[in-house]
Amino acid sequence: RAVGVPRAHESAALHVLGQATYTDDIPELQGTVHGALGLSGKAHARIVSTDFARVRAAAGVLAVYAVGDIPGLNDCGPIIHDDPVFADGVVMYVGQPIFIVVAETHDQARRAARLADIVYEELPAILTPQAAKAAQSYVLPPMRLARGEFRQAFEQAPHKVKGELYVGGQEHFYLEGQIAYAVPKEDKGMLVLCSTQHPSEMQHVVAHALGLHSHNIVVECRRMGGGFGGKESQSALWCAAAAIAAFKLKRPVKLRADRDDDMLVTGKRHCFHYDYEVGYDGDGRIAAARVDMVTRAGYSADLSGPVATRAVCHFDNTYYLSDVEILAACGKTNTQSNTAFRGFGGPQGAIAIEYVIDEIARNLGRDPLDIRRLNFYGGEGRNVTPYGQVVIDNVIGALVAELEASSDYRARREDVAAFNRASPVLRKGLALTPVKFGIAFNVTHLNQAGALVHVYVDGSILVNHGGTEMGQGINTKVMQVVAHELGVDMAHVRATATDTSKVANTSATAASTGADLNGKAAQDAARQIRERLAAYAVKLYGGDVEAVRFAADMVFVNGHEVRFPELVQKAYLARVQLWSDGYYATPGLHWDPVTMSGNPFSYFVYGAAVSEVVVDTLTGEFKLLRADVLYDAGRSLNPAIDIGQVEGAFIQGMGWMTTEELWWNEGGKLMTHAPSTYKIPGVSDCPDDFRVALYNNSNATDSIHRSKAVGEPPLLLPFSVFFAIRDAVSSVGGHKVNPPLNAPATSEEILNAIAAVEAAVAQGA
Ligand code: MTE
Ligand code: LUZ
Ligand code: MOS
Repeated sequence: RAVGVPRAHESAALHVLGQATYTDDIPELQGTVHGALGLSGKAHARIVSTDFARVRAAAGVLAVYAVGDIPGLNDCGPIIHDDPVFADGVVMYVGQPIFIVVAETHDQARRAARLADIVYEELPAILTPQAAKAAQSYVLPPMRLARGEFRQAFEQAPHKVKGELYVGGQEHFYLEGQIAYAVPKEDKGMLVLCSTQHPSEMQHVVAHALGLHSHNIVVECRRMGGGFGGKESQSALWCAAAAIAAFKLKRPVKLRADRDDDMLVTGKRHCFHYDYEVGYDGDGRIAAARVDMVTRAGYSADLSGPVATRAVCHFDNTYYLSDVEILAACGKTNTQSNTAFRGFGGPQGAIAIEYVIDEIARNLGRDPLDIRRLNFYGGEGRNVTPYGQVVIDNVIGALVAELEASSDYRARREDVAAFNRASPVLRKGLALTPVKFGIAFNVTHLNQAGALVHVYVDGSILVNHGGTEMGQGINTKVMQVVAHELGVDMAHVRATATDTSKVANTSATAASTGADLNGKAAQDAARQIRERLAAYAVKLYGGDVEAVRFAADMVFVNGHEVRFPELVQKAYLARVQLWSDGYYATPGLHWDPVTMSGNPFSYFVYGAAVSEVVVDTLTGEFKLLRADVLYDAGRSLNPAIDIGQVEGAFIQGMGWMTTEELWWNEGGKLMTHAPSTYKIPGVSDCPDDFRVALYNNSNATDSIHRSKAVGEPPLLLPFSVFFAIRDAVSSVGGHKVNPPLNAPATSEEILNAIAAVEAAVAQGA
């Protein structure tokens, strides 16, 4: 079997040898010149005048292009076309591109970009989601999902909890920054080599910006050094700007962002502010829940609509909520336009209910795990989500029970309490948090994919599909699927760069669906070739087509054994078509955006994590001591890759929850725009004891070999780190007070929470 086995990433050797080519490593063509963007210095202002004389006079400069120089449309936004390539009359955030300067070298372009003389007339700026809400400033109409009678159920509930929470955004910090290399071709053709999760979208954006058709443009991406959602829509600006310059100059133009520009220009994970009201009974069972969320969308819509929708559809997480009202608004602010980031709003929806459950448990003096379990989906009449999808594959109860036992949760709860009794300064905390995550694009039509499989006369196999490789191992999984289908070792299969001229009209590799969709499409292509080969083999050797077997590089037919390449050779001479396209569209999906109901997801994945931390109550520092994770990857296509995905997402999510703080000054300038001021987890932040396992399960839905998606959902697992920190802080007040802890739980935030707990205790709480 080529599937279901641990196999190394198809480029692992190239990665470690430094031989894997990223866009910037592609040998440059003769005549290549380099671009840099000139950025707005104001959060919101009218551009009174622009003077590029000093830019043009700078060493090596060849040209400057601004809004008036765009041959086609000044638009690089997805869905709702409200994102200009270059500012047109007004600037809407500090960092918004106003022009591109092209010079002989990268360094010359960067130096020149700073020399523009721009006169602004400043306008009032809105910087926070709360301010946007107060001003009713939204990029899209607010959304509402309701079931049952929240208000009535809340009023009747014996216990109530109300409060607010703020959860910050997150910079993608892909190791490879945004980059596009635009190469003009004959007769209005343009080849764009770039780092993107969405080659088809780049093709459309470049065609529109140049006033051309899609068939003029070819977009190619062999791999990214990480995307994490940040290259789903926001690679478009870089592609468009490079292509405009290349088109005008008739020379290849490379536009590579340095880290500060990348962080200043591009959007990030959406931060959220929540107001919540929840009613519950004496056991801790939720009777009524209401959340009012507002997010910082930034200056344009980008993907904020689907992100907010996913937040709404993940507020329930693993819990059945009978009477519920969920509100979400996308605040229009004078900041970067926030975008997709691993989880796509799902984590921001689910964290709110986890915060509430944590409070309920503390109010009742119970272990939060007991309150969580009490509210799980499952049991009579408790399996329909607030948006109307029936949960048919629920395994959360059994999965959590397994993790509770394997992590020794109950005994360690005692140990932590004993430690804290004897330790006034260092405090330990423990938490178990569960995850349920819906798989499919919540925009139904995006759930389709295509692939192309070529079997060459020598028996070697080439696969091309619409998905993009960002390190997650999609090519490895697709190669495994093709190898499995044709009964050959994976070593005989090669995957090539994603290319819009090979597979057309692809969706972004996103929503964790890449391997699901493209794996099915590649399987469809390979199966057609196998069927033709099987029919031909029966012609040669007789027997039943259904009985022909492809395995171990051999074909078994009617008592004969033929080597796969030998059969291929014969089939070629007999004029059998040895290549095929393949296509897949996920069945059973529908969604009504008006009522916010339907069947948006193909299936759910589940998982849970236990984290144990120690907090220094004098400095606010914390250390994750041990993490135990159990993740439901169905029948994993590749357990080695899936465990790697779970580990990576866990650490990335821990960074979001703890150290990664985005901070804008009063003028709206993002001051945390480099690793000197923005702290992602380092290797020493990983727990010494990290136990990641896959839950033994099979997908109830007919997914590719019954596997389940793994890309995004594990990002929610380190909620357990956040709640373990909150547990440690809570111990300072004898677990009598709910610590007001926002995310990220930086040292400063932890110290503030400790001070608040101590103050409440001093007042006799
Ligand atoms: N893993 C790596 N190494 N690099 C990435 O950029 N992106 C994540 C996840 N895992 C990412 C990653 C995101 S946001 C998504 S949606 C999925 O991979 C996309 O890939 P898949 O659908 O093929 O799993
Ligand atoms: N929906 C979704 C989307 O659930 N995930 C995505 O990444 C996405 N991208 C674009 C539009 N809808
Ligand atoms: Mo992932 S945020 O869906 O690219």
